[in-house]
Amino acid sequence: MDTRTKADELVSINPADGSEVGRVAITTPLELDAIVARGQAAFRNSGWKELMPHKRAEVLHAIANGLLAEKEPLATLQMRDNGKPIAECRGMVDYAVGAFRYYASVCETLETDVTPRRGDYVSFTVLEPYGVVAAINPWNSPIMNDAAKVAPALAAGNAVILKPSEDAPLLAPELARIAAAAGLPDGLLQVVQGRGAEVGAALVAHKGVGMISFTGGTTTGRVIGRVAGERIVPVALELGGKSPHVVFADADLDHAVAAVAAGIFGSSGQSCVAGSRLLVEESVHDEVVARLVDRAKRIVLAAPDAKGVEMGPLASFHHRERVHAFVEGARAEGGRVLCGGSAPEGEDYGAGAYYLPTVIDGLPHDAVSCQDEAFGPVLVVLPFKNEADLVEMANGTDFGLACGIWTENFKKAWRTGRALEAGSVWINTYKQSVTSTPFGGFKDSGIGREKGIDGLRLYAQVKSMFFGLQENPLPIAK
Ligand code: TXE
Repeated sequence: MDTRTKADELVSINPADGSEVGRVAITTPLELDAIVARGQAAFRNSGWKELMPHKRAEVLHAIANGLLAEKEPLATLQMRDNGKPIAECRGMVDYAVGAFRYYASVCETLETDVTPRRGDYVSFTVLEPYGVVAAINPWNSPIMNDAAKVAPALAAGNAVILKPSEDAPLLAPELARIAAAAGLPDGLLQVVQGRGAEVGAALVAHKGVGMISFTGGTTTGRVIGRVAGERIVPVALELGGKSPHVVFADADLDHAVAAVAAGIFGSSGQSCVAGSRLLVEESVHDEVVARLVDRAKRIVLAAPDAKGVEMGPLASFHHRERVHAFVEGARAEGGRVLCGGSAPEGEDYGAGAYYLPTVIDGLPHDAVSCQDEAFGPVLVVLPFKNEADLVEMANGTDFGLACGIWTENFKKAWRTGRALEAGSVWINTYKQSVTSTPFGGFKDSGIGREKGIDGLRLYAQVKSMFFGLQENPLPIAK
């Protein structure tokens, strides 16, 4: 979706046809203060953090049920808010349901440590919440990213202030409404709305916020990381990527080509883990590229609710301009556009922010367009000679979020998977992102791990406790 900002509200525009979807009021500085204070009061006084974990889990399950009961309207709203195909939007609601259920289970089963004794005491750890967590999300996968932060943060006993992107503001209030109806105590999940540089910046700088969890671009992540460092509050950053998708000559090429196409053209490439660099072994380069270009040209680019749609529009008209500027930059660097490289023509596309699946080759791997994130359906192709050459190129960006490796040789898969600098390695598969497995980046792709059990620990601090067992008073010196 696209939003045009009026004086005090965000207007959500459906990127499939330019129509208005809804409006939300921008949070004022005074309202922000009140929201943080309310979150702090709820954290201290609602009894949530003192609730037995299995009781907190009941509320998280109720939220999951509430989301499931509204799956279709939520998926439709998400589709109109940011233009993703309806099947993907349904999948995102399912993901959100799964995240609340998973963290309900983790919440009630998570164990802490009894640590080895070194004196007359019993020592062990407990986990304490941080207080008010600021959860800041981008526009590409709202309900899914919201659940990925809110569910574990609540499970750990925190209050959450969720800030969706100004470019996709409509789902977060729905989640808060459903959570309240499910019995989450008042003030534990609140939403603020507005532009990042204003409302987002004020939220992370607010002294009532005790932890920051951010997903978005690396540039913004650096800004937030600096503020968190200054404030000495923990920060989790899930940032961008330029993930290499590696195809060795011995791969099952049918599967590999399908996965490379899905990895970059799924979600119109607007995914942090999009496999946006194809690294293909020289001996199969021509065949793989020819098959890929053929597949790209046959992708069903259509309205997000059209029958058989594979790729919808980009999330906003201004994002399409960014993506096109990226492609123009690649052309200027000497890249050959093998397919796509423009908006599609035809009356079906005129009113929407559509962009053609684009494959570019002929660039050196240090070209800007092989280093920077396009966050669109744009794949650059780089041939490699051998494993050493591959590893150097694959690791030769500032990012380190994910990678894919296609080979029938499991030893080669292991070697390469261990050598590549990435938080997630997919071998003979791609873009598997599940709530039960840790997710996060190496290098400039981020700090911290969301999802999995680590995803709950992210929102809790360790407290060490000692119970004295000594029979005599403690001596001054011993
Ligand atoms: O993201 P931002 P944008 C990448 C992608 C994209 C680029 C910019 O390359 O083209 O980032 O997208 C809030 N303090 N990704 O501008 O700026 C903002 O309001 C606090 C990768 O949408 O990172 C929004 O809620 N908050 C990515 C959120 O941060 C601030 C997904 C994300 O905005 C802020 C999306 C500030 N100073 C884009 N400035 C991924 N990793 O999945 C902004 N925000």
